[in-house]
Amino acid sequence: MDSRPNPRDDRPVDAVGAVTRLRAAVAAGGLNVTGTADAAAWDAAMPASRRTDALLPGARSILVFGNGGSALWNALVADLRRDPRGLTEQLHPLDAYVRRVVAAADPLLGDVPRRWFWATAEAELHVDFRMLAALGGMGVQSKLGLLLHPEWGTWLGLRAACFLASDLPASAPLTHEPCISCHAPCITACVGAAFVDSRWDVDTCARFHRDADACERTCASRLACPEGAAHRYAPAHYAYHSHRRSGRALLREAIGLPPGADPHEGVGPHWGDWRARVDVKGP
Ligand code: B12
Repeated sequence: MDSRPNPRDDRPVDAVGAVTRLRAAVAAGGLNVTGTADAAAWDAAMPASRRTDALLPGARSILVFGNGGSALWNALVADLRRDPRGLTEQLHPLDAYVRRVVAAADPLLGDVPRRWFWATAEAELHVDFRMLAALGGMGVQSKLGLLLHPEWGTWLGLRAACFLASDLPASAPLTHEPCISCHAPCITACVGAAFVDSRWDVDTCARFHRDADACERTCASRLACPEGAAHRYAPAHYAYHSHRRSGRALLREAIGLPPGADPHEGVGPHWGDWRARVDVKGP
């Protein structure tokens, strides 16, 4: 007797089961949004240096993991309350936490050849996470430049991706386009006039960040987006991503540590020099 759930399906059932268990494990750690991209679709969209031949020869599928709303933040705070060294000994506590969650779950994948990538500016090798997540059915492009999730809106962080040499059913890319019928409060809310031809322009936005501090801790455009508005990040969580210095202090307070207990100041995001640090397309 064939013990596979669907005998006509020749995918290795153990890989599908392993991925299901992996997803549950990382979701418990706060990575509550996931999708699967087809490696061939990724290759078709990428230059040679970021195709699977270069990243993981033989890759067939790509698992993408993110957080919607503040689930990851709440899990991080709970983790740091148990062991504050995740803050005091880490330059990037949220990223370090994500790596711990993934490292704990990764053995569930057994011996499937795989390679993990991270969405941070400090990653060893950068890949284009918005494109990956779009291919994995996690959202659509928005006027704001951010990937828009049907439930979480722009309150979706992309954190990790696993290229693996297993055929898994790919998530269908989404087709809804909420920006088309929207009156675009993101554009009118922008205090830096950073929309050019109705699309967010990174250089205009970055210049405004350099010359003024109105957007130092918040983005009026992102807050104005009606999609997923109920899932806006909690204030400390938002501060952490927008202005690491004050956000990090709020994180320290949230876990009950006194001022001075955290030796790190907190840096980023790197509005001014990201082009020198990050290249998702490769040479
Ligand atoms: C460098 C970087 C920055 C730089 C440059 C921003 C940028 N737009 O590229 C700076 C420091 C300015 C920045 C700021 C922010 N960032 Co940033 N950033 C990155 C990083 C590390 C690399 C991005 C990159 O290389 N861009 C350069 C090129 C590729 O961008 P581009 O020329 O604009 O091309 C893109 C668009 O044209 C668009 N596009 C064109 N066609 C299509 C088609 C489809 C289907 C899609 C989906 C996209 C798309 O996508 C192209 C490629 O993705 C990614 C993580 C990663 N590894 O992907 C996070 C990332 C893009 N940032 C993110 C966020 C949240 C922010 C901020 C909101 C943070 C903050 N609190 O201020 C701001 C605002 C950014 C914004 N409105 O887009 C999130 C986006 C999540 C989401 N829901 O989309 C990411 C994925 C990080 C994460 N951990 O989740 N960021």
